[in-house]
Amino acid sequence: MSSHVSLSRYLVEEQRLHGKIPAQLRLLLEVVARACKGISHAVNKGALGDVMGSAGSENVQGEVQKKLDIIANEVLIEANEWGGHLAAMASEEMDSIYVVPNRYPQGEYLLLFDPLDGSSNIDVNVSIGTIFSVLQKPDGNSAVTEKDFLQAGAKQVAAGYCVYGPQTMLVLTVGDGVVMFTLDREQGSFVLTQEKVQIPEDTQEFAINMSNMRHWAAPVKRYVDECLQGQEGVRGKNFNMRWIASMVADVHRILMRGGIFMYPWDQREPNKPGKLRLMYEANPMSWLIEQAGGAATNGHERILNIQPAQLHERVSVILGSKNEVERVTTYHRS
Ligand code: P6P
Repeated sequence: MSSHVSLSRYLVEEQRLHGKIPAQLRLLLEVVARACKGISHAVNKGALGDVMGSAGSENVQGEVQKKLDIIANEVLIEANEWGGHLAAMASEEMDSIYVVPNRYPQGEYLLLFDPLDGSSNIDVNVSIGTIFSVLQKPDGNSAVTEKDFLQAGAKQVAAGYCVYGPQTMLVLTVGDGVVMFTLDREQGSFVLTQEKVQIPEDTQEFAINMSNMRHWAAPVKRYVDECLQGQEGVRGKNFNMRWIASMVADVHRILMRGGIFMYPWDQREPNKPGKLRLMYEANPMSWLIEQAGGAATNGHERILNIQPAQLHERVSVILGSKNEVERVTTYHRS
């Protein structure tokens, strides 16, 4: 396809060729993309708009909400509630699900999102992003409830993110590989800039917050120690380290050049399986990584196989280049 393919044309042709994007799902993805354009515009205002700093409130996770967290959440809700493609939405910023109001028709999809991930980076002008996941509403005419959202990540019908960095890029999968679109601000549309994204199975770059080293479990300590030993050690090669503290930016780098990203369980809060949320951070990112030839586990099992018990539950995340993820997972099993 030529590089002048818009998101809309890509979705229409993907439906025509592979039948993976029914009209309602195409509408959903176009609406989410348009909402991300709006969020990108607000993010790019920075100090010139009244969007910086904290909102003086906390979200369901007990985290201080930034003004842009709330703006992004509202943009996504308002963009999606009237279209008739959704039955309900769930967000990191909302305690319970948001059922489409009766004044609008209900559709067959459920949309989950982290409206602005990495928001601790907003005030220091580092890349942040929106992460979204799409599930099918279970059959039946009963009113949609939170239980309908509790589906394993393998049930997703679409997943993606929009990264607000030097470029604003929309990265998407519907189960037919990973595609990337770059926002053309002059046209105001997302243009296809990469298809068939593939992650190298090996890497020399790992991403983890090293300040937590003393809290990690032994398998993670072993893996990182071996990386730090470099070519004189058992790995026989030197490693580089990156940690942007914005999952969207770290995952985007891995999709672009390989690597392994780890936010594992640690003993700071031993009762929590990890920091990242399963439903709207780990699941969409894990599907993208797998669709690009990578792997994603919680150290013990494939993340996409995990059956969620709660909407906001957390999970340990190890994802990226296949051979490295398999090594860390093997260390957990031995
Ligand atoms: P830490 C951002 O707050 C986030 O949820 C992810 O985007 C990121 O990978 C992680 O937390 C960073 O956590 O503990 O290093 O600040």
